[in-house]
Amino acid sequence: MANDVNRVVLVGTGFVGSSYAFALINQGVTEELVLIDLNKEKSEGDAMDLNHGLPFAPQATRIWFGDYSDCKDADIVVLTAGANQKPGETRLDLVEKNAKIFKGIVDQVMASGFDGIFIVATNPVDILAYATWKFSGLPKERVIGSGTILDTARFRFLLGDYFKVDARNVHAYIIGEHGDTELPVWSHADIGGRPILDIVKNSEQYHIEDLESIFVNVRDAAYHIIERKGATYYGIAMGLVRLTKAILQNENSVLTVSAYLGGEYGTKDVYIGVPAIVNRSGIREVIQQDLNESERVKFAHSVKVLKETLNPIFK
Ligand code: 6V0
Repeated sequence: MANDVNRVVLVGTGFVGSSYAFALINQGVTEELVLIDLNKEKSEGDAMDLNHGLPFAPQATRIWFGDYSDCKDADIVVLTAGANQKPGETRLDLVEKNAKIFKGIVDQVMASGFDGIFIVATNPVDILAYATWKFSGLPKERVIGSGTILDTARFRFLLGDYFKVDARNVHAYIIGEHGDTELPVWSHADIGGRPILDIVKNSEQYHIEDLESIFVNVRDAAYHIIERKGATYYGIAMGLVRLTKAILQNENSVLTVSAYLGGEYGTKDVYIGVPAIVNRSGIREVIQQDLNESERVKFAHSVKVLKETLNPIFK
């Protein structure tokens, strides 16, 4: 944070990274944006293209294609580099490939003297957030994975559509691994202060089975999109911008991110999707929801799956 203007460095200008850069300048979130990619021509081309859109943007942003020395003065380094999910591949299948790539990237970022906040989006995101924390040596509060920020947005969108209510007024969370073992927290899902389970129980119009299929659609959304267009990127890009804004504008916003647990939810030494308060210092606080028994069991299973993946790499 040595710079007097906000600087975001983006590493990985593929589908997710370039969509993030586009959304970031359209929302006028940062004064400086640096693009880095193994494929230098791609990030150089993106910087040129994005600069040409600036006359239409809400505020000026200095955008350039750079290198790791630019991380020294960065407030946030966003990691979207690495391989993505191929059809039929789970997020956990990507682990070894992307952990190696991350070692190389994080070492170079830290060698610049970087002392800001990492946002990690590359999959499997909970494992790579943990890896980034380990490789960087930064305090846990300053390494944030995108976690279930997108899953929660998908959940709110589908629930808003079902109940015909603005998705922004649906308070409902997906927690756990960003992947197959994630879970919906129905016990704390509400609209306007009214629990969703109560709304359904007291209505002929809504059905509990529909809620179950809404969750299945959320959990499997990436597979459905990848089958159709090969990758998912707009939703996560907007989620990453939301997270960037919460940090740079010191919002103290509650977002479901992948955070380090050091005893919360009865577990420790894992990064996993939970609601957390995010501000200029990163994760101010993990919010511990009072889960019911079935949610507790599912969350513990998600933790177990993540730890089994982490163990061979970090023990
Ligand atoms: P992509 O379009 O292949 O882009 C990846 C980019 O990373 C490419 O431009 C590569 O050149 C670059 N890259 C690879 N290795 C390096 C390196 N060592 N240094 C610098 N750059 C490198 O993939 P896409 O953008 O579609 O996906 C990126 C990651 O985001 C994948 O792991 C996805 O699985 C993940 N997603 C995460 C989501 C989430 O909710 N967290 C959602 C969607 C995708």
